Amino acid sequence: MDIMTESRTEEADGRLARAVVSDFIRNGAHLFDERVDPQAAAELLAEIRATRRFDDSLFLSQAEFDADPQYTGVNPKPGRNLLERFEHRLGFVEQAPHLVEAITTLLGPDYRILDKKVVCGVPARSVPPWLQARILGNPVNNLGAYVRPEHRDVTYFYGIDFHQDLIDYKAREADFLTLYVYLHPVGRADAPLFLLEGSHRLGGSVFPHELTRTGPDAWLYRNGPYGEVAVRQRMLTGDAGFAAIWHACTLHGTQPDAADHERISLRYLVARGAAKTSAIDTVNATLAGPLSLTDTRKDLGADGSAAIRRNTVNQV
Ligand SMILES: O=C(O)CCC(=O)C(=O)O
Repeated sequence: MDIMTESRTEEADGRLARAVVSDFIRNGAHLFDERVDPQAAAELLAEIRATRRFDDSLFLSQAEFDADPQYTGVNPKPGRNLLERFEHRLGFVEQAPHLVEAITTLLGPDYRILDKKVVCGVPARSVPPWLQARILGNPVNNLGAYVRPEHRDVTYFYGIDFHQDLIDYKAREADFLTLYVYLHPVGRADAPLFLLEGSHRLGGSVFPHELTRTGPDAWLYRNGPYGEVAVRQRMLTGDAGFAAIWHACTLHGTQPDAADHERISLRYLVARGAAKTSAIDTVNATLAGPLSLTDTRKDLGADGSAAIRRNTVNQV
């Protein structure tokens, strides 16, 4: 049986729903065997690539940046989000039956999309030397601050250390998940996502995280009084249309893009709607730590610039 037929059968008899819940409980993530339509992914990718050059023309000059550094409000937002232009092209993700079934299982039928955007892993050759020197060793290299305002409709990364997606949601319960879709093949050099499977079990934890490498793909992760857990690192490589979902407390990160071209993906955050209970409660009931945090990070200075220079994912 090929993978696609296998997945459709799983969907039909409820096996997909069961697999998603057990994978979330055990690993804090589910990687789909079935891809979303690779042709539709390629068409969307071509349209995204046609909007700009993903080279050093994305960035402010050093003098322009230093004249008025802005570290906040530099991510896509309503009215400045490239995906708003391509809503008509997103059905291959948003209506993909296996994704809908998995998300409905976890969050209930009235789930809602909290956020969606294009994420770009910027290759080293596109990052100007002054900027490379400035950001070296930072744990979160979201380059939005250095990008020309007209290009801030996409999020650009030059790697980001292991973090939880709860990081952007102070005081919100972990009632949402991340859906991540590759629009082209992603190999080791293309800034693949690294997930720490099972790290969600310690609940919400303040960034940067306490991680000790214990083997080539193994870490010991501690969350203060909530204890520690041995976790396995999983590198998400895949073809165009590869899709994965993970819990808001699952640690993940990327290294700088080592290829000679950018890596372009779609990132959705999807939250529970009014549904009072859904399988995410079953998952959350198994966590040993908090479901929400009043403070999610302690790596930034008052202006939003990096105050800590250390990075764990780059040791991988
Ligand atoms: O795409 C990337 O390089 C990192 C994405 C990520 O981890 C995030 O947006 O939370």
